[in-house]
Amino acid sequence: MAKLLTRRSVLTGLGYGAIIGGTAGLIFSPSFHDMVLSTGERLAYRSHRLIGRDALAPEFTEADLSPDFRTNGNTMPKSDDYQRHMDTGFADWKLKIDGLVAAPMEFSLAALKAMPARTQITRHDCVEGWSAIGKWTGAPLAALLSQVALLPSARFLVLHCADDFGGDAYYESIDLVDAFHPQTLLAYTMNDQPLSVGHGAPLRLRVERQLGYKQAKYVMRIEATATLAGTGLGKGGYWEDQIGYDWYAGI
Ligand SMILES: Nc1nc2c(c(=O)[nH]1)N[C@H]1C(S)=C(S)[C@@H](COP(=O)(O)O)O[C@H]1N2
Ligand SMILES: [Mo]
Repeated sequence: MAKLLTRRSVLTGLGYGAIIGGTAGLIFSPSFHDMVLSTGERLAYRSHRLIGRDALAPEFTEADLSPDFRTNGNTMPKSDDYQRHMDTGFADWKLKIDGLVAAPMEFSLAALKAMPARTQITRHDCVEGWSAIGKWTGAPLAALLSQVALLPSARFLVLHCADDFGGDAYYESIDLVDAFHPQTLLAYTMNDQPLSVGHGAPLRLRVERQLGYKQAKYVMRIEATATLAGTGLGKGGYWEDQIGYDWYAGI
């Protein structure tokens, strides 16, 4: 955590310089990000965006893979619907993409696996203070978005998950810069094995420039929205709403 904060303050420093350079206003519309992000979070967000919309998170080699990549948060969704999918090997499971799209679609696991895939070895950093390096293969989210055709009013993607902590189902959200980032995947394998239930079967998000809680597991539905106000308590994610974690969890 201390390390992350230090890194973040370095980035924040960079952000200041670059903002004075004057490009920030072109990249961000003031409304959402100024209203909802805290000052430090906003600067981290801007720094990342200024470093490059497509700047890549570090990638590692097979030799770097963590021998033990622990699970965290929910490790087994309790709903009857999920249990049934688990029992049938997710054979008739489908990912739904809807909301502000021209062509709402459903994707079976087979359809996702038939799309061009990307594999990456990256480090997962949990805000609780542990990290692990894992290998992920999945469909780049950008490819799915080009099929459903986002409407011009779409600005966020909300990921709705199958699990809950006794209340609302887990949810997370990202903006369109992260949605179209080349390392943003809907992953169905981890370390060359089908994604386990503990790690989010059948499909989880990898959004590699952000912390662990953004890496939504058990993704069932992706909803394109114009705002985050209508989701949960309005902060864009389960932990953001419950305990005030930053919506933009840049690392
Ligand atoms: N649906 C869902 N996604 C989730 C969580 C969760 O509880 N439910 N926990 C988050 C947190 S805090 C972390 S660190 C990672 C853990 O992923 P892992 O279990 O594969 O290690 O998933 C994230 N995504
Ligand atoms: Mo986490």
